[in-house]
Formats: sequence, structure tokens, C-alpha cells
Amino acid sequence: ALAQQATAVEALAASMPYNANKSKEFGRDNAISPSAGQTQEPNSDLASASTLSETNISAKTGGDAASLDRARVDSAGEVLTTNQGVAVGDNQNSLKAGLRGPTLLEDFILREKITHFDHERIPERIVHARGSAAHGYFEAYQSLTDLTRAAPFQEAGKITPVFVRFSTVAGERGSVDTARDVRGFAVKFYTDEGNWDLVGNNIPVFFIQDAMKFPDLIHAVKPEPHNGLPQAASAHDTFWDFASLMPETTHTLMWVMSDRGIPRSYRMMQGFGVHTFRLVNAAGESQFVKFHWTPKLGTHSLVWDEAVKIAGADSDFHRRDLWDAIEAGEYPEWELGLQIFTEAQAEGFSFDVLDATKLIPEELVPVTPVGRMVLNRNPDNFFAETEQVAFCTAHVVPGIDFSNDPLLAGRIHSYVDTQITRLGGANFHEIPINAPLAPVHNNQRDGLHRQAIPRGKVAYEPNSLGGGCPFQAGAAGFVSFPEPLEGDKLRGKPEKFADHYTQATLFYESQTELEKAHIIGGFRFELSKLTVPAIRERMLASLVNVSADMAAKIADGLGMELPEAMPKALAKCIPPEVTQSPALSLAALPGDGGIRTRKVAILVADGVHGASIVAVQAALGAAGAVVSIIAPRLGPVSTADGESVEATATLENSPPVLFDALVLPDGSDGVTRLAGYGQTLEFVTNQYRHGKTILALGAANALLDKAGIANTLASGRPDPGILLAGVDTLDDGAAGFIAAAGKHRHPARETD
Ligand code: HDE
Repeated sequence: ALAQQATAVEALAASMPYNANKSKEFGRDNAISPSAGQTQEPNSDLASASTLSETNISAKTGGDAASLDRARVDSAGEVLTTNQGVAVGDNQNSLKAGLRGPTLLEDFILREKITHFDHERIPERIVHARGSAAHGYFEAYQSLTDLTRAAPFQEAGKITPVFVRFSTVAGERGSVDTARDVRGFAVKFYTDEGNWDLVGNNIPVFFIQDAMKFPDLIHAVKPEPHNGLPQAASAHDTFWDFASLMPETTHTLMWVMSDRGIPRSYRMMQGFGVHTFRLVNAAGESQFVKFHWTPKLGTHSLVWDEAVKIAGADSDFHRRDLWDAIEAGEYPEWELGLQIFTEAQAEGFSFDVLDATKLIPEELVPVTPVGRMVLNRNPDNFFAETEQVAFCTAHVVPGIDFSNDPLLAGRIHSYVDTQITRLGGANFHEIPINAPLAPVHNNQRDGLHRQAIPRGKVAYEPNSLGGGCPFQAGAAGFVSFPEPLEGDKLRGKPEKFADHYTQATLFYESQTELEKAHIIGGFRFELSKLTVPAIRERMLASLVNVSADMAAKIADGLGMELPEAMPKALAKCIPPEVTQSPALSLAALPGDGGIRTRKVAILVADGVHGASIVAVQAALGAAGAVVSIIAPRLGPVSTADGESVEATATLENSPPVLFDALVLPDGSDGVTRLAGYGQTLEFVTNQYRHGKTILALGAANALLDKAGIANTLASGRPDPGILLAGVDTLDDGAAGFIAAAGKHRHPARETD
């Protein structure tokens, strides 16, 4: 073994540096040597090779596989070394004075290993700590040069690399994915003209109107400070205390209590930029814009009972879903749409476009599709990429500018500021995942963990010793839109901000009956968890202003009288342009009705009819579903007809909430055996209760019967989500099952 190690060490010495791209960073393979005075023209080899991001250009644009190559380390076939590149002879034992003697301080190998380990953790994000991310690209449908000079929109077919991170807001880094919460939807575009971060959410409005209230909002929703309870949940006193005292939260509360708060998958939710932004074209003309991401798979949600149970069954449910889909080549895709409007239009609206608690109904300003985003590569390393990525609303590029939304103003400050603590200094832009593709040249210097090695003695501007470089770009660079302003310096809000209920009502009245029932259920659950009745009462008084009918139903569920309506801040609001907007319902985006990537469970046990299972499994596989064969134990199942069937999961390790649909097998021996397991009945009743599609093959009808479902069927109210098929109707049965499962759920059962 020692001889082998010695050979490996020799091979190491003879080989390239362990990170082959490292040499490029020092300009070695470009044969660049430092020169005196450094008076090169901008963009000469020397000037550009002196920045870290320059090496990223070739790396990131070198196609998917080459992306971030500069920083990648692959240890395959390599010898183990210390951080100093010294080969380690023994990675099992510390250095001791005698085999039973004390470990020596001299053991720099042990000390380096332990010291590094001791410092592995960095602070988690104060909000959005729990997240999952992926690489991909944005492709423009058409040129938008008349609207904006932003690089991603300059020509049809233009590709811009992106990195996208989805997140929950309130929970800590290891918290559950299926908590009721807003979801973050943050997109980093590595454009030719620098990084643009569109840091949005899956809900188009926000709880508060002014950044001044953000620390209060977050302190209220986070676990209560005295006992650290509860984790990743808003169902507690402090959140609702704050919400009930701040009626501006009402509109967003409606969205979070709706099914938007418990998405089925990150791949099946919308994204919104929330604030009004500006687009600015090359002539310096500007229009307002709101950004919308629409998922190709449609918008789908969990039901609450399911979300609670998934939290136990697979707390990484959304992370796993995103990862698995991308690994399987099922790349999630969103369309980017813009609502573009002028300042004059904005002035005419019944609400203020600078108020992040308001949206612009699509009836007033339609959403124009301008491109698509595809996520097609999982990160190589969770920490290096997903954890260290630093999104900042301040990261805009020429062609994109801010509005005066006072919430956005606070964000422009907050994100850069928070990264300095979280990532340990002002050089977080040099971390590979954050470094832009566009070259970086400036006189910002030094600081903790500086990576770039700027050459020459000039670090100021103006200068003559550096030939005046780097020089300012003038009109070719970022020029803030010269918005004319007037007014006194003061603290306050425009009057339209004080209308806290009109759009909350618009949202409610735009929902289907089922969605309304779920909103009521959401409020009922959350408010039922409060320990201070006065908060419950105050919140209900506020909700009366949204819909007296809704508030009455919530009150009923809480065993309370309906209180008087809370006095409104604005007694007389401007009448809204629309009182219903169908696009606000999740039903507006059903998807294509297919079942690609949907998870289907087939229950089996010894004695089932194998051929029918194999046939259904093949049909589901052809439709793109992910099938699990679930039995009391793993391994081969002995089928009644000798067909080979292998269990890939167990009743114990895969509870029903992890599946979108269920197939029950034929073969009376197998069915009887399955019926003997408590989990089987739970499987059937849970799938039924959560509105899932169930296909019962032949003898499996007995399982429906046992679960009380056959009775429901016999009652004359046909259920489109329960299908029966025999050996001779297998093809039709499978086709019907696929079509029914493509509807996602059969919620009529909820009233059973
Ligand atoms: Fe954030 N938010 N936020 N936020 N936010 C952060 O930045 C903040 C707001 C959003 O995946 C923090 O890097 C303030 C609205 C996302 O890394 C922090 C205000 C929207 C993410 C911060 C808001 C968001 C964050 C914490 C009100 C939707 C996760 C860590 C003035 C449009 C990004 C970090 C990721 C993260 C501040 C309100 C979305 C503290 C002060 C509105 C998706 O800087």
C-alpha cells in the first residue's frame, strides 16, 4: 500500500495543478507577464486577464458542462492532500507520542482538518433560509429594443444563462418544504452587461408597503423569541397580532391562506417581480413594468392535510422534486410575461403602482409573453452554489431601473448589506456562483478573501499613470432614468395606499368555490392556533371588510360570533376597475393535462396478478409518470400468474401523501394479503380524501369496499377520479386513469 501511495504522490507531482484552470487565473497559459507602468488599452489581454470574472466568461459560456469549470474540483483518481497541496500519508490516525501516548500539537494535518471543520457553517439567510436552486437559461422570444436596452431582450433567440433559487420564507435552513408560506423565486441572469437579479416571490403582492416595517414583520412571523416556537409556521400569536394591527397585510394574507401557500412543486408555481420596475430603451425612454413567470406545467397545490403529513414523510419534498425532475431530463420551464404601462396609465388606476400590496389586474394591463426560462442542470455542490448565491435587488443592468416603491428602496439596500455578514465580507461578488460573465474592472480593492490580483499601481480615478483606465462608460453604461421629482422631504404615504381591502376582496371574489373554501380553511386553522382570543377577534373584524360571508364562515369554524367590522383607514375608496379577475385563480393555469413527472403508487403483495401490473406500469411510464411498486417489503413479488414484479418501495417507507395517484392490483390472494396491512387502508383513504385518482384493477374493488369508497360510487354520484378496470378493459382503464390523474385532483370529494 505504501508503495502504491508513493507512486501516486509521484504522479501528483508530475501532473497539472489539481485545479487545471487555476493556471489561467494567474494568466499562465496566456503567457502574460506583468509590465511596468501598466498603460495598456482597455480590453487588452493584460487588462482583462487581471480579473477573476474574465476567467468565468470562458467557463460559463463554454456550454453547460463547462460552466463554472474554473472553480470545479474533481478528485477522481487524485491523491488526498492538505489545503496546502501536501499529500496525506495517513487519514486515519493522529500523530502520537507512542501508540498509547498523547496526541501531538505538531500534528498540522489533524489540526488543519479539525479547524476547517470547525468553521464549515456560515450564517443562514435571515429570511428565505431554506431553499433549492438550479442552473438554466433564458431565451428571448423577440427583440424588445423599443422597450429596453437590457441585454437579454436585444434579439429573438438570445440566450442568457440563469441560476434560480426557490425558497420558503420563515423557516430555518433545515425546516420543512411544505410549510404554509410565501415561496421565493429568485433569478440571477448572467447577462452580457452584468448580473441582473430578479428577486421575486410566488405571490404578486407583499405584506407591507414600506421597508420600515420589514424587521417588524419578520420578527412577528419567526419563532417567538422566548421559546423558539413554532418553526416554519405563521400559525402563532405574534404573527397574527402584527397582521391584525396592520390592515395593509390583508391582501397578501388572502394569498398565503389560499392554496398558493402550499404549492405541489416549485415547478408548478408562478413567480412575480412584485414591485413596479422601469424598462428604459437606448433612446432613454421609459415605461413601467411588472414581471410574471408562468409555469409550463400549470399551477398546482397540495391540500393542507397532505402538506402536514408530507412534512413528516419527506421534509425535502420540494427540493427532491426539483432535483429528481432535472436529473431525469424533465426540465422545468416558465414563460416570462411583462405588464407594460405608462406613467399616465398608472396615474389613472384606482390603486397606486408604487404600493407593493397591490397588483395590476390583467384586465387593465395584459401580460405579454417575451421569453422562456428552462432549468436544465442541478448544482454540483449545494453549499458552493445554492447556499453561497447572493441575490440582490440592487443588481440591475442598463435597460432595467427602479420605481419609487418604498419597499423596493429598502430592498436595494438590504440584500447587499446582508451578504456582507452572511458571506463574510465585501468580496462576495467574486464567489464563482456570484461572479458575472461580464468583465469586472474597477478600483474597489482588498477586503477579506480577495481573489482577484489587480496589477499595476493605479487604484484611483482619475489617473494618468494607468492611462485613465478603467474609464467610465458614459451613455454606454448604466444611466439612471432621469425621473423628474418634486415634493417636500417627509415621512408618510400617498392616500391610495390606505385602501387595504378592495384588492383583498377582488382576490377572494376571483376564486372558485373550492378555492374560497380552502382560504376559509387556512384562516380557520391558523387562527385556531392562537392563545390570545383578542387577536383572533381583531383579525376577524378586519376580515369582515374583505367579505362578511367569508368572515362569518371562519368565525363559525372557530366557534365565535362575528365581530363588528374594523374601521377602515380610508372611509371612501376609489371604485375598482374590475371586481373579478379570473387570472387570480389557480384554475386559470391547469397545465397541459399530462402526467409527466407525476408520482404514481402501485400497491402489490404476493399473490397479485402480475401481467396487469406490468401493462399499467408500461402505459404510465410511456405517459412520463414516475411509478413506484409498493409492497409490504422490498424485492421480488411472487405473482399469481408468474409474471416478474419487483417492489421498489415499502408500505413503511412510502406513505400515500408522497404520490399523486394510486393503482390497486388484481388477484384475490394478493388483495387479501394487502388488506391485512393497516397501511393499505390508510393508503386508499388518504388518496381518496386528498382527491387523488385511483384505479382499481379487478379484485381490488374489495379494497375500495373496505375503505367505504365503493359505497360512495354506488350512491349514484359518479366520481371521475375512481376507475375500475378488468383484464379485458385494461387499456381503456389505463388511458382513463392517465386522463383523470392529469386533472391533478377530484376535489368534489372534499364535501363527503
Ligand atoms: Fe427579501 N430579503 N426583503 N423580499 N427576499 C432576503 O436577502 C428584504 C421582499 C426575497 O434565494 C434577504 O440574501 C427586505 C419582497 C427572496 O437567496 C434580505 C424587504 C420580495 C429572497 C431580504 C424584503 C422578497 C429574499 C435575506 C422589504 C419579493 C431569497 C437573505 C423591504 C419581491 C433570495 C438575502 C435567495 C431574501 C430583505 C421583501 C423576495 C434580508 C428588507 C417584497 C426570493 O436581504
